[in-house]
Amino acid sequence: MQERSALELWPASASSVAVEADYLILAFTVLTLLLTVPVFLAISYFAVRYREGVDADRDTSNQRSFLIEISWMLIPFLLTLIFFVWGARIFVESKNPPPDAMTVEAIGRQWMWKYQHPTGQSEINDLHVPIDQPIHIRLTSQDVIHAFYLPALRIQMGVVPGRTTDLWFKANRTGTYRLYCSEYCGTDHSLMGGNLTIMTQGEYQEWLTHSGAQQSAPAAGRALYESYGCASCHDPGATVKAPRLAGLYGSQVELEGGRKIVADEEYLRARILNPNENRLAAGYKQIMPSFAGVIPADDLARIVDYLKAYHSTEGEARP
Ligand code: HEC
Ligand SMILES: [Cu+2]
Repeated sequence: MQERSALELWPASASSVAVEADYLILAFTVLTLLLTVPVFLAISYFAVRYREGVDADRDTSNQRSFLIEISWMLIPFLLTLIFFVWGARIFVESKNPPPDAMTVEAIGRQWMWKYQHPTGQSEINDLHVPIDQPIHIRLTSQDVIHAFYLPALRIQMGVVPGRTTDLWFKANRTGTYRLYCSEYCGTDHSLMGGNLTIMTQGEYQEWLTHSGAQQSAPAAGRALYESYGCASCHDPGATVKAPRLAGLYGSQVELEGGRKIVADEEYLRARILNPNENRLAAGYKQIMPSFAGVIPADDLARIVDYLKAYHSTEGEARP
């Protein structure tokens, strides 16, 4: 599905902050080893040297050294303080997007991400951003708690309903990297992710004006179709008895009672928003919920576009 493998121990880094974060972790790991390995060696040595029954000098009465006492406390304290200051600097910086940052609005929902670029274009799951430009992402959730995780940039931020959270980054390497939801949020949590594509300024402008919105439209419609639960009833393999929707658009539909009607755009919209209105597909039960007030207009338009382009190519014949 994706170009790079989903499981990477040390993912590629796409910003200078990511590289610095790696050094911080590496240096801290080395320091921790320097402090703990001698302790463990000493424990092992003393356990053998002073084990029961061995003739050893156990007299500790006047072996006190102020110098040793103070240095074993002070030196590790100062060493770890370096990491506190180093980490705090990265943290504070990560909380303050520069004023010239480009703001992308992001909404998390079970189980998809939706982004809106400052120029109005929006996309779903996959995110495209330009290189060498501070990108400020304002996050919110429409339902439960999610978390937005960009491993290549070493950043992660909680996404909470009823409030906005922020993150920002400045990428310095183009490429395609993974993004994830990293807070368990229900059945399809593991599918809630996409690709982060970092492009040159020129490519990004090109993407905005041409390819972007159109190219990702079917994928976006599909994501919404899954996200609103349509697929769980209408796709092959569903446990519910519901008609296949591939190839529905433009075909003639027989309704309960023998009435025939052509499935045009109007029909699709009406069926999604108000399925109860005397338009039951012949041979089916009324179990489809009404989506009026649930699906906002822009999402509905995308779903309808998706259904219009959804041909029965995969051998999904209409029953
Ligand atoms: C709980 C299961 C369920 C869900 C969820 C569901 N549907 Fe349906 N849908 C049905 C059933 C069953 C029918 C056939 C009975 C009827 O006509 O209401 C149907 C009928 C339809 C029809 C008419 C099909 C025809 O042959 O005339 C359309 C279009 C449709 N659904 C679209 C959608 C879309 C789009 C979504 C998601 C926004 C959705 N449905 C969600 C169960 C579901
Ligand atoms: Cu999530």
